[in-house]
Amino acid sequence: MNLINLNNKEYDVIIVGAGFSGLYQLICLRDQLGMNCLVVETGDDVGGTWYWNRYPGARCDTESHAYSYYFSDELLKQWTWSERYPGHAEIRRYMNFVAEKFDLKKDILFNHKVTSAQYNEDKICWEITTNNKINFKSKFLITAVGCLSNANIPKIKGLENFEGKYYHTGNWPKNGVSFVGKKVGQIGTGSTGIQAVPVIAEEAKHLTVFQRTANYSVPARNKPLTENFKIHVKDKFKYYRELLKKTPNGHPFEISNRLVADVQEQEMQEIYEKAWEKGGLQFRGSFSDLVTNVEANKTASDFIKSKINETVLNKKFAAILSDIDHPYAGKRPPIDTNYFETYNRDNINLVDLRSNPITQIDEKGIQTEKEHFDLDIIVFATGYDAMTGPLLNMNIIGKNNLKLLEAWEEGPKTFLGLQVPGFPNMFTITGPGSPSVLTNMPIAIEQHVEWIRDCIDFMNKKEYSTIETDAKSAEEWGNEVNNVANKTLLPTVKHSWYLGANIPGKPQVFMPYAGGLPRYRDVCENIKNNNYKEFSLN
Ligand code: NA7
Repeated sequence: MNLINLNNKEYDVIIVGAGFSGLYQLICLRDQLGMNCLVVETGDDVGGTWYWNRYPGARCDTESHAYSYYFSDELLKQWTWSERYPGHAEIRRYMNFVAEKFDLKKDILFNHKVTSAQYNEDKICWEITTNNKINFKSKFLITAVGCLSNANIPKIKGLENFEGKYYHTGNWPKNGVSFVGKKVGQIGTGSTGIQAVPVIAEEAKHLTVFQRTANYSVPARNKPLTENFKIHVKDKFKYYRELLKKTPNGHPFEISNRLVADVQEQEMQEIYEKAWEKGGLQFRGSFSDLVTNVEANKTASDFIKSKINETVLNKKFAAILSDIDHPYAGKRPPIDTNYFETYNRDNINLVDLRSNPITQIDEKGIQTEKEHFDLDIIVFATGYDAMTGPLLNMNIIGKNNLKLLEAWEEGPKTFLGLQVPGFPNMFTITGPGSPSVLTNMPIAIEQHVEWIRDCIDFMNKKEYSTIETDAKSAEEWGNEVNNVANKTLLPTVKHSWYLGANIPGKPQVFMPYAGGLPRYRDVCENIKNNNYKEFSLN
């Protein structure tokens, strides 16, 4: 139920989205700066990405004690996670706990999607319209829409004729989907698909996985947290807060200083074995040069490929799964629970789309070049129009009627991933050009939200009405984003959503900032300490 008075049309700040970013931005601006704020949210509850991602096996790949807000000591002491990696339902419970604790829902307008936002230069305000034709005005517009919230269902001929049901993992029905007795087809083997396969296979009569690009995965080794560990993280939250600020990706583990070349073959194998047994994203922290040096990377890639071949007993499946064409961690590296083991079940099939592509979907299922697959349900684990999609979808129009779609025709242009030239008083939390998806998101979010709070506080105190970046700053920042990315192997992976390459026609620009959170934080802090001189303030 909405508690918002829809007759009150003017706000200091409108925040779009009630996920991790939107909730904390509301706390900062409403409770710390005393501003009049409204959050507009499409869903009927808080959660953001996790409101929509309810697919089987949906679980965060950051360890729970790090996938938390760190701004409040009290909150850190009050909340207790139950498992090593938080599942989607528990994350929604956490976000509801936060919303309750800070009394946030009274300022969130649920079930309203922002369909346009236009800057009015004369009145110095943003004019915002929702799908329910409600209009609002605000001095500041802050997008808290997430990086992976624009679900991508590929255009496959004939989908509309399919007589069964189909779902995208990022838009999963609230009441779940029963696979009992069903023949299921799943397209996509990214982080999401790899989580979903074992859970669907366990319930369904039969599962066919359609794989376009083979993928690495390392065991997550998820487990219930021990009482000792729960006490430990509460006792040591100050240590973890510092650690999360210090590590390049905002994760609670350090990247080793050693190079692959520093150790002998046997020691290297032992290091990988140990990391494999420990499980999780820290596998990529085994050596410092895994994401920068092709030769070093090959040792990790080969290790994982050999694990796949050891685990998967069906030799045909093992060959398809281990035929991986990119360096490990060049794409977002998945972690899993029994993914490769699931291919040893007798109710699963694997189709290699590179040698046998989908030609169409018909009434009864999926037709490939060589075969037809009868299906009752199709699961699209096919990813997102990442980073720019959620922003471009909002019809944002800046000064001189400049549409964001036009401004970003050749790819996103931002200063720090926080502001876009031509769009005054608009801030984009975890926008393209910021560390965002290369990090543990809540840590990147807190840094952005606090920077925006401090910037607005500065403007209020100095009585500035507008803040805006310019094309030169955006160009220079774009060069910096490219330069740091080019020192890694990430831009070499041609099919990556980091580059926008998963969406046909999308300009291919490396979008996240790969220079690490500490370095990025320093850049932002220097600008703040320099009274935001890099921006135009009026
Ligand atoms: P991803 O990582 O973008 O994975 C999408 C998967 O879907 C991937 O295997 C794609 O193959 C596949 N895909 C996409 N389009 C098609 C078509 N048209 N045909 C066949 N297969 C296709 O999305 P996820 O949801 O798994 O993960 C997104 C992030 O969420 C993840 O990184 C975490 O940060 C959380 P491709 O590799 O493009 O050949």
